Amino acid sequence: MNISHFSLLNSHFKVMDDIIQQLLNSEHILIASHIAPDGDAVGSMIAMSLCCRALNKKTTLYNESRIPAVYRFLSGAECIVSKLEDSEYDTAVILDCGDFQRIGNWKAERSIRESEEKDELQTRFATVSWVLKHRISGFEVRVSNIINIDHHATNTRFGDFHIIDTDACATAEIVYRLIRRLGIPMDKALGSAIYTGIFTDTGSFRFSNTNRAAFEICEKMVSAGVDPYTVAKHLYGTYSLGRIKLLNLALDSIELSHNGRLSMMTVTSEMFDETGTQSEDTDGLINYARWIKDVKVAALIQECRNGEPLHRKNKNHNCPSQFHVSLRSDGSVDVAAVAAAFGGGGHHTAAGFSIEISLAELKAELFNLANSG
Ligand SMILES: [Mn+2]
Repeated sequence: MNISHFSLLNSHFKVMDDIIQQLLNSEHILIASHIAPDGDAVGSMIAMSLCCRALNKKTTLYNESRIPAVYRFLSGAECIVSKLEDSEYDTAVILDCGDFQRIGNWKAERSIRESEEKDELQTRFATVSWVLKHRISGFEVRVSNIINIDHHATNTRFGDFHIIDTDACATAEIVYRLIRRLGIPMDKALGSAIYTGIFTDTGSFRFSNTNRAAFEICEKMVSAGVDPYTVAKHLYGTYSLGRIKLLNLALDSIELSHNGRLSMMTVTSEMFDETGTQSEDTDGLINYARWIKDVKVAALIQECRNGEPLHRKNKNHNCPSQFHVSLRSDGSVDVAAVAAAFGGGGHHTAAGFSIEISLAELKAELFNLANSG
């Protein structure tokens, strides 16, 4: 190990120890992750809450979206709430979110509060904290500190403490390191949450982010009692008939750009209606578009409104609607940069953005990009 590696490692541990100190100093901890949560979001949240509970902390788990059915086997998933009323926390741990907006309809503001008491110089103590305001319900959540733990390259470094490790295969990998540094014993519940985060974010150890740590950590989780078959069965073997029918419609929607480098899959609100599915059922669909030979980038266009299918009266595809676009690349194209150009973000090989536009225009823009680059 050379000096620069050593100092990098040292600063990593310093940040981790600062975060540990912050957690230890807190009584009530809010744990949140992004809307339309994936296995890493849910797994990291649950692992983090079990970690905080092992430290005798009170935790509140929040996700604005419904937790997809496939993740509800994780013990602790039932504790995740989708509404927060006026409340106060010492710390908020935000997991797997490249920017603050990913947690949903919240806006964060700095607030300065003066204490009632004065010191010897007759000045009041001022404490700086965060006020998180929900744009729709108007509820206000006060948080003294925000801890931002993530592995997205586009992370905006919001909050007071950050561990942004783009080499981590999943946010669950970073949460695992935190738990190990705290010396908290691993058990089946904690292990299942971490295993699920790593297993799903690496596409079952197939994606380019699959690293040594993925196998090392998952081996430890299996030793702690996690049964890989049980986890896989829950994640991939409990699909509804509607989901399989949606897969059929989505496969049928695939279009290729002229040069064959971009494949595009579209899921409209009519398809959700027809199959009785919702946005969580599109999870993993994009891989089919990416697995086509010679395709460099795959795009999944999904019509939505607040993470739920939109019931659009006007079925005309020239009429603007709200879409979420997921992008996956084979590594030769930086899709995080593409997504950023549309106001989104993500990783080099997996990114996304939301946009209000007509479906016809959106497709034309994406095809233009593919045929020009
Ligand atoms: Mn992740």
